[in-house]
Amino acid sequence: MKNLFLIAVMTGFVGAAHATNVTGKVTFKGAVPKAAAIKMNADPVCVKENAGKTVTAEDTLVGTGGGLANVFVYVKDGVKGTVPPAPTEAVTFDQKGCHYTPHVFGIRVGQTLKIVNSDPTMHNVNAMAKVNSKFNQGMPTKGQVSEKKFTKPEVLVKFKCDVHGWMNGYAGVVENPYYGISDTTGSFTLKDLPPGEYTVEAVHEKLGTKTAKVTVTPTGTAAPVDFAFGTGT
Ligand SMILES: [Cu+2]
Repeated sequence: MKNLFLIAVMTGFVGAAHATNVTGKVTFKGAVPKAAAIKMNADPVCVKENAGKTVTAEDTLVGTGGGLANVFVYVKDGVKGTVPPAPTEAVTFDQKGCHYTPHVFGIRVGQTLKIVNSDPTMHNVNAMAKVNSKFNQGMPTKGQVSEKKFTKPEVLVKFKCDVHGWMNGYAGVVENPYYGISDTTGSFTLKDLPPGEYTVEAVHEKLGTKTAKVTVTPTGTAAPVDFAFGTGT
């Protein structure tokens, strides 16, 4: 048994064990734009849901230390062989407090998108896809659920609510599981990336796209990958 194990190691049969989490940070350089205030007066339900809160636009969310949130980071090129299948679990996209949540998310081609309305008011999800089929799903009642799927990769698909002009969200539809979304510290993780050379793309809804090269060595090491957006880059 011991010899078999050694042969496996030497010939790379345990290669999957050398996959690694690639981490990185997205920062915003330059003067941070002031987030626009959102007035929800048009819908008393939205006003009530957000009572006592200052509601601001989510399009450029910069945390302390300059971390830029809501950047969709994914392996655009370099994936070889078969990848793990799309999860059978759905990705939930909720309409809550008159916001889409999460604001930015990733989903695999063929994975179920579970659209939920948690608000006692009418919303709709207008998916302005360019590669996939567009859809516009009315969600008039609280507790309503609708399921959709995307058939092709597309980064990013924009969603908007035609009732509430401030409501928008974005999906990165991808063919592999190697993606992540930056948090308010700007940090993201691409989990279990196998050895190889890759092009990684970081996409922000407003600030555009940046790319970087990432190498995962055969022993499963990779340097952190960082991206910078903003006027100071
Ligand atoms: Cu709405």
